[in-house]
Amino acid sequence: MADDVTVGFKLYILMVLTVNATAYILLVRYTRSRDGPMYYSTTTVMMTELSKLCLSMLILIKEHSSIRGMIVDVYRNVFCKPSDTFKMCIPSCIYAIQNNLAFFALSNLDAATYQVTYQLKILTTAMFMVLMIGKSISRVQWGSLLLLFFGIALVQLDSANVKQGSHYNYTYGLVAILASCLCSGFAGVYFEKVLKGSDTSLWIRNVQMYLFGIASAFLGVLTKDGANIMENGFFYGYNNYIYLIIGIASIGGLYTSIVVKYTDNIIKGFSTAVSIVASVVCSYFLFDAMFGQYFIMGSGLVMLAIYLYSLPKPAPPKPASPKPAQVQTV
Ligand code: NCC
Repeated sequence: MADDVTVGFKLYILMVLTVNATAYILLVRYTRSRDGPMYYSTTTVMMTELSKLCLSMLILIKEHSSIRGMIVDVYRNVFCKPSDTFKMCIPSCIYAIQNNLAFFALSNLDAATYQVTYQLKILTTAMFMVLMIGKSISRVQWGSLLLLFFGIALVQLDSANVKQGSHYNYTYGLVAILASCLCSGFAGVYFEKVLKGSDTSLWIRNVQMYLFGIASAFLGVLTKDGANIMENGFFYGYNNYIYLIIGIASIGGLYTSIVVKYTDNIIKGFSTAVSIVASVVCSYFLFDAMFGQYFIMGSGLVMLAIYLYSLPKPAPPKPASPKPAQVQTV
């Protein structure tokens, strides 16, 4: 894939990301609140890592036009460069924790509350961009990120039915979301830093990441559900919805990596916000949905945030010029 891509392509991947994430959250919430045998979420996280590894290898086969080409590339850049490969251990472990936390939070909260509070990751991501990449964010831009958070939270509050679903444990759910936001911000920025700091291709980076991802997810399977799995089997409680969750999570993960490659983690936050607003506007025209007052206020805030964030930054203060010599008057 060429490094220069059109604006249309960027919009397309951001749109897919948003639609995909919404479908994912709704499906996880639905399957976690249903009666009947409950699948082990740790196995779903592990199956997703496995599926992303297979998909990345398929993409490498397509890029090299041969299986042999893919094997040589993976051998040279993954197995022959252990220290470089090891860099991906950290984000993959953090993502494994985050992906498990998502199931936990969605078992304790309704989808709308989850989506609204999860927007906090806009702020945690910006914080890690400053701390880890040294990105400079002006006061106005920080203000705009805060507005973006409140704006998109209002939009989602309006477009989702908050009354649906029962709350199992609000406090646990919210603590899990807070931890998720920190994990998402840290791992996203770490991945971006490593990806953009070398010439190693995106798909090799992904293969490195998913190899560790499988290992850390397996650790999660053993520690949390090991005993039950020995009794009931790895795929206990699986049905077509669970396979769909694995498929959607895999596509979401691969698209996330493409978005980070062609834009950055802060733009990802802004763009998902815009496509959420756009999807509500589309549903207004397509399905005769109504715009509530929160939606109107929220999308106004999102637009204002974008405008403020894109304003040119104030020039840094000039170094103080030497004082003119004092004229002695006699
Ligand atoms: O939270 P978020 O993303 O930042 O999580 C990133 C997800 O992408 C996977 N990933 C990341 C980098 C990479 N090279 N490969 C990957 O597979 C990570 O494993 C992690 O799952 C978002 O910005 O809102 C987004 O949210 C997730 C998901 O909705 C939440 O994490 C749920 O808690 C979306 N994932 C899905 O829709 C499946 C993601 O697309 C966008």
